[in-house]
This record gives sequence, structure tokens and C-alpha cells, in this order.
Amino acid sequence: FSWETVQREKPDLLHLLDFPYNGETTRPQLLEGKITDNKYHFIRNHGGVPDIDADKFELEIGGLVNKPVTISLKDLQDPEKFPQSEVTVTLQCSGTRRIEQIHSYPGDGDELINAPWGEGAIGTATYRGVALKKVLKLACGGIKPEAEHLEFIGADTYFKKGDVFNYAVSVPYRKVRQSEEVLLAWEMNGEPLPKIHGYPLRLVVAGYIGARSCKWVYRINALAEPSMGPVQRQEYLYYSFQVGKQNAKYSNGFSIQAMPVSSAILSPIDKQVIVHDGKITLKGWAYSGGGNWVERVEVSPDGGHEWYQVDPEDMTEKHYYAWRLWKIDLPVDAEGWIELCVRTWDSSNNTQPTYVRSAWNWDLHVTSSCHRMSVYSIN
Ligand code: MTE
Ligand code: MO
Repeated sequence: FSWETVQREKPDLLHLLDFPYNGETTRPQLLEGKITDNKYHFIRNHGGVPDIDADKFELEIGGLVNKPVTISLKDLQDPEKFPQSEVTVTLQCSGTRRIEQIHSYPGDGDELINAPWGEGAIGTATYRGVALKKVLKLACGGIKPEAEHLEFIGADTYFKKGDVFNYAVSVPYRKVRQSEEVLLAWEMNGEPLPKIHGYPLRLVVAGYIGARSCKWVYRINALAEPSMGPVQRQEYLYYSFQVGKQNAKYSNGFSIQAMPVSSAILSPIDKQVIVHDGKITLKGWAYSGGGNWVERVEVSPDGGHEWYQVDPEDMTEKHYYAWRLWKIDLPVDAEGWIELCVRTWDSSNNTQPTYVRSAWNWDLHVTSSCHRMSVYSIN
């Protein structure tokens, strides 16, 4: 697997890093429809892309399960053995829109981990596979009462501080138990899972940050505590405002799991000059994680004093675990530089922090503040 492969299979991504490969979806491709074409779906890797022979592939499940098992991919895909399901899920990297935090104030400078993502580290796909909770029940006879977390290990390796690790993360068992939407998936938008997205098997954890959706997953462990892997313990931590270079300690941050409500304006773009007749057309995405859905999107032509609601007719359908794309013709009188912004309300009545600085954090994760931009209005 190489840089040439990415360029062939995903020629249009905005390439952020060539190794480990990280690339984001362009604005027009995000706006193309509720489902992001596999060709355009963003990619976020910590290490290389493993070469796996699907015919020989086996999934191991162990740790605090009633019966440890090894299941071949063929058996996992046999509908007589495991009931299959399909879910449409928005996967969002918690680094989405990080560039705004970097502009506001630079944080942890490890660029291998903290790539300068814009609005495109997000995408929506329909995945087919089997709900993890069914596999645990049917194959392992359930998990032991002391097991509270499920750990997922990917076949890819990555380097950190001189050591080599397999990618490993965990989610609370509660999330798996309560949701059909924690899926072991082998199909993405009707195609076999592309190699870069985890072929032959990945986890899809709907509503959680992308990092928990382990690609190339080959082992699952039921554990009493969260995974000890560095991705779980040292990354994807949310620090408080006063934590910085001098006092950052992993124990100061909490582990980011469910994604909050957020949104972005994809058209126009920052610093664009717009000639119009009293209305500027705005388009973008809005998403909420954790099982909430997007109820309302509002935009403002003046930095957030007045708000106009997007007509629900101009939004893609309401959906658990998936974004809504939206569009509005916003009345604008002013001439000169104006500040456009967007905010979203979700089904739990949550909305977004006002400014990037209101929720700045050292690891530069979860930039969910109102997305703002300056455009030049000629009316
Ligand atoms: N799984 C493995 N094995 N290795 C990885 O580097 N990156 C995670 C997650 N799963 C990663 C992984 C992160 S941070 C994100 S945002 C999503 O995969 C991205 O999924 P995608 O590349 O299919 O869009
Ligand atoms: Mo991510």
C-alpha cells in the first residue's frame, strides 16, 4: 500500500500527511449528498495499512467473556450463524475543524497525531455487518459481570516514543449493549470495505469519535478497565482550558467518546468576495453524536446577533447517527466585511459553544464551536 494507491483510489482528497496517510474530503464532495461516495470519504491513519488475506482472516474474542472464540470471516458473514444489519452512520474524526483551534492558539505540536483538519474529516456511509452485541451473545455466551469495557485491536502498527504498538482502543460495554449500532462491518456503501477503511473487517461505533471505530480489527477483549493502549490512554483526551505544555498530564484529560453537536459552513468560504442581490446562499453540514440527531440549524449574517432558521425542507432527512446537509438563502443588507456563522440544536436541546476560544483545549480535539467566517459582501 502506498501513496500512489491513495492517489489512484482517492485522487480528490486534500492530502494532509502522506505517512501515516491522512486526507480530508473537499467541500463540494461533502455537499454531494447524504451518503459520501467511498472515493471521497476521508481517511485517518496512525500507521501503515495492513495487507490482510480475507480467506484466512479470523477474529479472536477473549478476555472476560464466558467463552473465548476464534471466528473465521466466512462464519461471521454467514447469515445462518449471525443476523446481519445495515446502518447509516456519520463518522467524524474528533480532529475535524482543528485548524480553527490552531489559528486561535497552537496546542500539542505533535503533527503526526494532530493533523490540521478543516471541515472535511467527516463522512457518512451505510455499513453492513453484524451487531457486536449479537456476536458476543451468540458466539461467546455473553461477557462476565466484571467486564465493563470492550477493547479492539487493529492489525496496523504505529510508532510512538520509540515503541511499536498495534492500534488499540476501547468503548464501555454499556454502549455496545444498548445499541445495535456498534457494528462489525465488512461492507461500505454496497462495496467490500476498501482496504484503506479497514478491509476485511472494521468496527463502526455510531455516535462516538472516529477513533473508536477500529479498522482492520482482528481481536476483541472484554476488560474490567479501559484499554491500556496509548491511543486510548494518551490520545483523544479532553483537557481543561488551563492545561498546556508545562502541566499536561494524561490524567488531567478525560477520554472523549460520544461526539457533541457541531456544524460547518461549506459554501461560501472564508474571505470570499460575494456579489449578491440581498441574499447569500449558505450550505453546510450539521451533526450530533451520542444518539442525538440534528433538530435545527441557524445561521447569522452578523457574527451571531440575529439568527435565521434553515427551512427543514432544505435539510436532508432527520436521522439517528447521521448528519444533515442544509442550505439557506440568507438575507444580507450590509456591504463590506461581514461575519457569517452557523449553530445547530440537537434532539437533547444542546447547542454549540460560541467561540473557538470558549472550548479551546491542549489536544485540539472537538472543535464544535459555532463555525465562523468573514466574507466581503457587495450588495
Ligand atoms: N483504526 C486503526 N486500526 N488504525 C487507525 O489509525 N484511526 C481511527 C479510526 N480507526 C485508526 C482506526 C481514527 S482517529 C478515525 S477518525 C477513523 O478510523 C477514520 O476512519 P476512516 O479512515 O475510515 O475514515
Ligand atoms: Mo480521528
